[in-house]
Amino acid sequence: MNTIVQLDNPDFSPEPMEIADIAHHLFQCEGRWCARFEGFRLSSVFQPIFSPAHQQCVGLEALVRVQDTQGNFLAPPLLFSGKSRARIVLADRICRLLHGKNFLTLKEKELWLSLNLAHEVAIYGRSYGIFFQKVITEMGLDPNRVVLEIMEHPVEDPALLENAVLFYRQIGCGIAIDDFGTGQSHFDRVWRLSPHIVKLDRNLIRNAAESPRIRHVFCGMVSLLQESGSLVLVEGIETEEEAVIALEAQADLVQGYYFGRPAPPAFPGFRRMEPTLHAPSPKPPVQGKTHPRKIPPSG
Ligand SMILES: [Ca+2]
Repeated sequence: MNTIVQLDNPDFSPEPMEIADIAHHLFQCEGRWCARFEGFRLSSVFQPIFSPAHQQCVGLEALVRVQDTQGNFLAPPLLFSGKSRARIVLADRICRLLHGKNFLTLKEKELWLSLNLAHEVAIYGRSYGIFFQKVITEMGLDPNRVVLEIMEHPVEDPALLENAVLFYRQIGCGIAIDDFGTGQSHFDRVWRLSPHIVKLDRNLIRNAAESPRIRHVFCGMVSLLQESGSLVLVEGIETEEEAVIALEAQADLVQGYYFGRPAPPAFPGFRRMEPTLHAPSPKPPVQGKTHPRKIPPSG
């Protein structure tokens, strides 16, 4: 394992790789797990991801909530901004362990857990991911029920990202490209990475609701991504009109305040998709596409 670290990233300075080194940041509070990091208090919330075809919640995206010593909520990116790579990696590890532990308290057998990866960690996934492999093994998390969300972000060396994605696939996790459609989004990158899920940035559905022309393009974009073999998740749905557009485009998965807000662990209400909306007509399945009720495939 250490050989891979050195070969893959010569600048890599060894980090504490044992879970115990990260776990001491965590503590239990009112039946759930929280963490301390650089004076911040971190906690998990989970936002439901629904399959319109099944009218059910199929997964949960874990998000971190950051509070200062006075209890004020701060923007989560503060956790990572201006930090050295070593601190970013540490913060990312704490978050993933925190979310994993909180997810396990739900004792869910069906839902998959979607985790956001810090960009630094995503790029050097092969170096840093080994820790995560240990985490899922030690926690007894099934890697096939874990989806890693990687930001659609310019990268200097696309080969590094491809390598990282390959590594996470090899350990059995699903891959999602996050925020697709922002900045310099490239379809060719999606073709190369061949993610299980493509999450469309919230601005796309917002713009589609404002213009019939963009609405048409939006539906075409969903189809194109589906034809490449990925499931398409429309995120940031906040209004009924946006929900109708997502269903009209026959998105495989939907997420947003309209269907369910992020909430702390323990949420019986996440089961059914409310309000009930149906896609206008079924689209024939794309060959090789996975049933969205099930966990995205690995490999
Ligand atoms: Ca995300």
